[in-house]
Amino acid sequence: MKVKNKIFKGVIITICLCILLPLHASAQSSIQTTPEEMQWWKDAKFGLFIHWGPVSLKGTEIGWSRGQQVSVEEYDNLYKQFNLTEFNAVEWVNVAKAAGMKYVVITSKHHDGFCLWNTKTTSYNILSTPFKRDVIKELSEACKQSGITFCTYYSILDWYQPDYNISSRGGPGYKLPAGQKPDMDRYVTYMKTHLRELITNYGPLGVMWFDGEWEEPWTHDRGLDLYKYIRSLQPGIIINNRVDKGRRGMEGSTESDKDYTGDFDTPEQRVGNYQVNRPWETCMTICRQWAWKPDDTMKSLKECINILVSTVGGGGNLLLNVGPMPNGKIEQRQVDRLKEIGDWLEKNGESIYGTNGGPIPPQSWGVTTHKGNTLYVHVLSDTGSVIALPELKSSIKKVSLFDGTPVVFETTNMGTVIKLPESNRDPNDTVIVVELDRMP
Ligand code: H79
Repeated sequence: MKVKNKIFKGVIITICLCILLPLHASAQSSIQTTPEEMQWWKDAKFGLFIHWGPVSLKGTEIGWSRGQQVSVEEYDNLYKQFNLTEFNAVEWVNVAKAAGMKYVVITSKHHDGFCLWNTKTTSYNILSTPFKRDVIKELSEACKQSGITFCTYYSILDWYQPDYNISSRGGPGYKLPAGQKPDMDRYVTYMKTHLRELITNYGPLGVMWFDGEWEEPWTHDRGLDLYKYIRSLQPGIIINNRVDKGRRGMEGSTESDKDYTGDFDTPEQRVGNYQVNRPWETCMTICRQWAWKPDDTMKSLKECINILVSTVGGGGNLLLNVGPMPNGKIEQRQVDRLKEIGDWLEKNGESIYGTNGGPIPPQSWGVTTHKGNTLYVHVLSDTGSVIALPELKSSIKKVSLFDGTPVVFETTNMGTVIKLPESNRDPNDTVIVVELDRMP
């Protein structure tokens, strides 16, 4: 009788496990972003990153000048003079549009803790400045009207909130106000209120772009919990890998030793490695600093196009950053540079938007992208008269430039040699269109 009882119990437990385990697994996976949800972002390729806050009054870096070049006392009072008299959200969105960008990501809150929106949680926000207008609201509305997808950057680490327990918040020697003890759970509640405000008051958002995940109080479990929280507030929202702890430094890819969450990798200030099986996005500054710096060194048009095309050819997106000035304007020379990129995309966008990176990995002469049966060969180097493509599984029907000019080529059993046109070369990127008999 006892033995029978044991067997019976065992069977019951097994049945329960068989029912519950798959349920548990599907609850996890149903929250994960699907390829369909990622598609708009993968097709978009190019977005505008905006780093902005009271620190622009000093012209120092938003990410690491508090308690360094600018004393904590001075830094935390800059907002009282932050008066963006020339700010016009529609103008910013038009700059992004003219550049051929499809989405905008703005620093709703950077490491310094200042909130660019009307939050109920702290008076350290845009409504307490002389400007007294909600930047996030105006920008989100301007984006929606223009068909640009509005997204927000949010720093998990926060130097301003005593509840976030880090040593670096106010530079060397910084001490918490007397009687205050950090409390990470309380800080997470504060953060979740922010994120709910951002999503419900200004959403739906395209991407929630986290940063500042590297300090010790942030853990893998907290990352997973936050990912699920955001996705429950807005199903379909895309979240970068910095929500969790798996990012490999500035290279930005995701470690595989744990079940790290996040929908795309985030190389910073560099073009990511060739990776076509997992989404990624390079974030890079148009000048050197993230926040505005007077007379900062700006990248040339050739550099910008090279970065964009190399990124897309490697399978990634590009999030190119501007830091607007304290009066609310984006520097004219940056606006002009962005327009030049947009003019280039106007002609060559077919080889960028909606494509996939590769299938030929980056070569000494440039990169490739493809869409349907078409392979786009991007010749980035402006020297040399021929290039060699490795052997393709599909055969070539036609090779030409966008304007229809035929391009001479020869296929051998080693691959295909393409003779580059002598005139019609684009020193920034000569795009050669290769029509194939099937998908490359
Ligand atoms: O918002 C911009 C910068 O202000 C911000 N990220 C971009 C998108 C940024 N904050 N700090 N940093 C960049 C540099 C931080 C580098 C390090 Fe680390 C943090 C070095 C060690 C800890 C990141 C995490 C790289 C290695 C681990």
